[in-house]
Amino acid sequence: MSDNKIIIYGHQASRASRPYWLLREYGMTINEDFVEIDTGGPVTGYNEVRDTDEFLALNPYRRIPAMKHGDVELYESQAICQYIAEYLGGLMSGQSLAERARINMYGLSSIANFEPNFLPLLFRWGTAEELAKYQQNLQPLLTALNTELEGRDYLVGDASGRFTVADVMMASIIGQYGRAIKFDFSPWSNVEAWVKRTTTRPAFYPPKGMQVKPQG
Ligand SMILES: N[C@@H](CCC(=O)N[C@@H](CS)C(=O)NCC(=O)O)C(=O)O
Repeated sequence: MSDNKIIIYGHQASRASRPYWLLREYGMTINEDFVEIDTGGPVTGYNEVRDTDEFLALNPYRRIPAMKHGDVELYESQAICQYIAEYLGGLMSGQSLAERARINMYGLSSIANFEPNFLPLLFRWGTAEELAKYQQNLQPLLTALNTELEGRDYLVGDASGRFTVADVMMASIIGQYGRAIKFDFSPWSNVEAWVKRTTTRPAFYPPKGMQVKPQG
């Protein structure tokens, strides 16, 4: 295995799907250009990989995804996505300090604003009242995002924007989870169009026939 390969710990059915989507957008191929280490378990379970010294040195919090690329070791899915975009460059990365800062802003916003409301809806964590509250919490957030997307195709970039890692990070939560729960985006037409635009990209889904969930 070449030292230059990006190694991602985490399976495709976890939050590791975020960096995997981005790597596919760059045309990178699993095992040839990057490596997936199976950390086991359906969706949130784990196997013995997470108990190894190697993994715990990468992420003492024991969560996936984690990444190793040469001397660079990271955890937190959105930080990994931003590293990959910076490393591979091109138009999916920030072209200026201002763009890089906005990309970082969307990475944080996806985790701070949207994930805490979409994730419990996806896994149906909570009572009917609690689930209704998450739905309610999303209303002003989606209204805000709808405003941000007015006249834009993508989140970052001049004029109508261009597809960047910011879209991958945000759509991995709003789009991926929203689609999984058949969330009705129709009251927010800009968001609805953006979700469709981003999550119908060929790289969004793992290649046909690929085992997405690990065994066991
Ligand atoms: N904010 C972190 C969350 C990481 C996280 O909680 N990952 C889950 C899997 S998607 C995990 O490792 N859960 C504990 C477990 O599976 O034992 C990120 O985005 O990377």
